[in-house]
Amino acid sequence: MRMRRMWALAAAPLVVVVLAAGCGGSSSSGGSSGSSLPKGSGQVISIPVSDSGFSFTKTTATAKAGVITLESKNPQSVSHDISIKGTGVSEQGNEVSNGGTSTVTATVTPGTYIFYCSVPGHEQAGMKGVLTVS
Ligand SMILES: [Cu+2]
Repeated sequence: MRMRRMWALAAAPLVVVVLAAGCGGSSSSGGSSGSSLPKGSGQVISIPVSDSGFSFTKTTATAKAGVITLESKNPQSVSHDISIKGTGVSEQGNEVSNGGTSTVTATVTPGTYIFYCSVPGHEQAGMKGVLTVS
């Protein structure tokens, strides 16, 4: 009985470490631009957060199919991020504030996507727009 408890306690932090390592590994590989990526990849679409209020400075954006990175500079003291969803894609960027830049990378195909802030309540408050991919 005593041994079992010891194992449970020892295993818990190990799981956390493994999960953290796996997460970091996948995000760093997704961020690098390898030569195997299709032509037209590496597009960066800038969608800054407005100076105040729950909105981005644009409500529409366009991109070509392939790997895209949305980046959003946030001048506010309120934390925001840039995220994308639609057509099988659901990726969330890092939360930033005070001039930080949030980025999110996704592989998209022609169609319509939503870019938004994933902080609870912010999308509903107006932090969203339409990304059209051709
Ligand atoms: Cu937000």
